[in-house]
Amino acid sequence: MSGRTVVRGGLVVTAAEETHADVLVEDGRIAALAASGTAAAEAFTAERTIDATGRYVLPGGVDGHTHMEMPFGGTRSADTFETGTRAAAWGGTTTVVDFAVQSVGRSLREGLDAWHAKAEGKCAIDYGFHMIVSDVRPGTLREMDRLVEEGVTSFKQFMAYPGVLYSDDGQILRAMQRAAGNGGLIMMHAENGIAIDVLAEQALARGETAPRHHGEVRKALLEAEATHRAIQLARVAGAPLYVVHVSAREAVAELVAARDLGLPVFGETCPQYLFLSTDDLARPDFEGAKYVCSTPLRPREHQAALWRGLRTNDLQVVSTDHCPFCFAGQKELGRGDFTRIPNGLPGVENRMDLLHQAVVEGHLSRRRWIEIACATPARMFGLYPRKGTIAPGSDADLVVYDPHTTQVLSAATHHMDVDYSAYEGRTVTGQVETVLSRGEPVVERREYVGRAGHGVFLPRSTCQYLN
Ligand code: DUC
Ligand code: ZN
Ligand code: ZN
Repeated sequence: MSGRTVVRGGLVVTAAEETHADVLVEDGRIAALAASGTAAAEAFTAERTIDATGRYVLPGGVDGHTHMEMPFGGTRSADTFETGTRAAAWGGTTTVVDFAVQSVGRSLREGLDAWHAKAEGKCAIDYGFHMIVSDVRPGTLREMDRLVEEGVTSFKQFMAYPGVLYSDDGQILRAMQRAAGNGGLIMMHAENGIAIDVLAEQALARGETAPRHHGEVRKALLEAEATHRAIQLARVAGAPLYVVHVSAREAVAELVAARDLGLPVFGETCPQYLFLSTDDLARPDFEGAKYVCSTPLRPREHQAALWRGLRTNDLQVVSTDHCPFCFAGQKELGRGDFTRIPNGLPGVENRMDLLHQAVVEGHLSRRRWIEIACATPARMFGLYPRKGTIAPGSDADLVVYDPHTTQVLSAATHHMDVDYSAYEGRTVTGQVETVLSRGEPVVERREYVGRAGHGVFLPRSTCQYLN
């Protein structure tokens, strides 16, 4: 496990700076950096040398929003922790934070234990857990304190999915008050699910059953309304708030207004909202089902507000909401009734590449790419500076990235355990070449050399973004 590796000659890109530097790795951590070609760099000695000339050397990606083996709509997401974390590594992500689920009537502990059992010994890369709180009772609130102490420091609540994962405003307020006291971060799925269910029932009664109607009933205004309400509840509770998978420009406007007031309100978006649209949801022959997720894809015009929010720091993080369901046998459950299509898209393998493509196309700077994909999610979820940067003492989670190679995204070549790619046929510039997790090679010159069980559970500290 020990041993030294030196990564020579690459452009080291962090959220803070870009420097041509050699990186010395020892015992799984970054031991030192020195400008390439200097005597200090030449003095680095190691058993293994990785030549990164002409490449970027990046901190491993931190994907703060995945759903491996998640039960949903009578089925479960297709990637296991083994296949999903392997695919993440192929795509340059070395940490995932997945969502453990509290079932209604059960304790948080039971949900968390179940997720530990799914992940332990299976992961190729390190992982943490958020806790989905779907049944707020007095005992639940006390359990939140204990989870924070154990390093599960963030809690997702749903204003959508009545009868399943939904919390009402009183339950949300109570959980927020608790989080304000114990340092936890409330992550909100902000859509008015009560109103959406009325519109869905009315659509089905009119015979509107196709996948595109999923997007039409989950209106942008109902995302914005819930975002506004969540912000006001967090304000009343005196708690910070992190809004997940923001897709509507009207919701971005609510975040901008809150942040202009100086409130500790943060927003995440996902590649699917930046690169895909209702045009995909409207694909014929039920193919639109591949693009059913919640919040839904929006008309293309919304994308400009998301890119702008990422540039102005009104949105801080890009995660994937990776929640893959195969088209055959899973998405097909909703033929003839869009409400039965399992919600979710695959993407854990594609995030770093798609965001690099955004750099190529001029939407983001290189450093901002690393900030929104590595450093800020690590800070937001209490993992920094162990994860998310390249600095002495940090875990040696490193990606050697070739910024010039082009690749075509496809289900034929991806490693996610799902039978389609949401980005089938799309050409992007840039590709992961080599990945280290705590100094151990996981991908080496585009060959998988990792192993299930290398990845360990990461107890996290509380949100560091305000520090
Ligand atoms: N949205 C999805 O698309 N899938 C899983 C859960 C969620 O909120
Ligand atoms: Zn959600
Ligand atoms: Zn999600």
